[in-house]
Amino acid sequence: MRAARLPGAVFWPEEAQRRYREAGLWRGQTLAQWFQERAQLFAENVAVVDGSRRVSYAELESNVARLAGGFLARGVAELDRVIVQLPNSLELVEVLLALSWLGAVPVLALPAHRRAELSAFAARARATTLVVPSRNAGADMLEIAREVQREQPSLERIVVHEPQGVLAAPLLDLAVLRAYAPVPASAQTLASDVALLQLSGGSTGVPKLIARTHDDYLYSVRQSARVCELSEQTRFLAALPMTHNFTLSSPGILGVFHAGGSVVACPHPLPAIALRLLLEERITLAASVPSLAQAWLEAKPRYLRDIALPELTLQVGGARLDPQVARELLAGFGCRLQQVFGMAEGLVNYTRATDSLDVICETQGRPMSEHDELRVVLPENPDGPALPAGELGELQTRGPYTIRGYFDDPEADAKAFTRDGFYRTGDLVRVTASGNLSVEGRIGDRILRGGEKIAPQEVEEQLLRHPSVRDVAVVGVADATWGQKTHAFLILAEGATLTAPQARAHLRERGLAEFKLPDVVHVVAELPRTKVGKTDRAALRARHATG
Ligand code: J2J
Repeated sequence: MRAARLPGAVFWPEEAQRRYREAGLWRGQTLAQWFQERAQLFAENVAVVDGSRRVSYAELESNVARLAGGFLARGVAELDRVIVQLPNSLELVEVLLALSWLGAVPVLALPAHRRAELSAFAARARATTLVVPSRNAGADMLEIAREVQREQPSLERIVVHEPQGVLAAPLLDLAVLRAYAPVPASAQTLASDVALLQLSGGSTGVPKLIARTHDDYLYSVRQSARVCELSEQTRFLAALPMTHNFTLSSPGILGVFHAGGSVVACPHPLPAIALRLLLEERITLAASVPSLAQAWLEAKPRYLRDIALPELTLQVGGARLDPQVARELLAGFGCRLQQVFGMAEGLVNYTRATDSLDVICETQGRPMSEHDELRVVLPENPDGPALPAGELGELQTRGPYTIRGYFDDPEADAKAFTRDGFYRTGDLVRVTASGNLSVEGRIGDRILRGGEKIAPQEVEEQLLRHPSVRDVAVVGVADATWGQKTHAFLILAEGATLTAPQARAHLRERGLAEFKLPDVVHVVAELPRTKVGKTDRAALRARHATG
């Protein structure tokens, strides 16, 4: 079904919408209404901590109403698409809420995006506005924003955070917009409207846009807050980019606001910054990807010595967490652990606080909602029957907060959705005996070597068992004779060495079949990461293919 109010958005069929409303999952509330309600309930609580700034819910609401006044005065209107790219900060939270206040639609870019991505988002979303910092990690974002605007005539204005000097139209200073008179929240916005445009997490090509409605996103936020047992005492460290779906909604910033807790903005996930905040701000919840959690663990002795963090629940998601690393994290931090397997398209799975240690360390949890429909099918036959429990196949899902199609992208929809509306996740999973999911790779990552299929994850897991190996990625690289050859990229522990024959001998010892041993072993200083910090296998494959 196509949405009338924002062409390009694909919605649920009427029948499903009715079902979700009748079941009380979709409550007819907009993000602005929800935020006002939360701000009233928790007026005196601290909503956001950013450096020395501590802002209460009441103050945050008044800041948001004023910034919304600024956006409105400068021509930002309901349902306008606004690309937001700011570092983690109070300002970012305010911008997202102020746009929602007006019923405008934030397009949630990541700090690492540059001209190519921003331009593609602007084109696809027909965005009118771009919000950027003046500089980011050495890049002149203002110059990049100007280039994007030259390419995309739909962009009418650029809002700049912390500009170097005085700006002239169409450039606007965010600080100036924050000083306008407050305006009331939009009364026209419907809960069934698009609330925001998320980005798909794929590491090939420019991300696709994902339209999430007020109804569906808020359901996922409320449900996440419940499953993760958030409360007014929750103190959440936002170290991954705040605009990423994990940090924003699983349960993330919005989940914390739902419960009346505090969000601590971490400007950079560097251990020197994040570990200090974990301790000083007495953080109870922190979201991370596996490589980040490991970096924190390695740096812990330097910053936190042997201090345990028993109040902390460390969430790890976004990519598969090795079970042994999971146990090391538990022991090293003296904290609790939660695995989160989610996707910006919708479905989120969590391990629960009451689960056994084995479930928490070895599985990626189970759906957060009993209304999530899941099935595992043969990837070759996406419209075929579900496989028996325990068998490995592609995960497909449908439900009250999982999209039925990408934003304005019928070509992608044809590949990513089944005829009956299930989203094809591309993830290879099995359902374990405990009823949890084990994510064992992605369809596109399977190596096809001379007629044999190899799961890179299996080889990676065994290589990680070698004491010299700190991190690893195994990928299939195109080869004229074999179709693909297996390349292993290893990061070694400090001062350690490991030759290709030694790596292969280790895998043989671990009982791996000969055809699974890597053909080529590269020792590297670091692995390429996606913009949220997952290992970027596509980049490894491409890098090698081009020499
Ligand atoms: C293995 N693979 C995982 C996990 C995601 C919460 C948490 C994460 C995301 C996210 C998110 C994984 N183990 N624990 O949006 O709300 C891989 C899968 C999945 C893809 C989605 C959230 N958790 N993945 O990572 O849209 O391959 O969302 O399909 O960026 O990441 O990526 P993305």
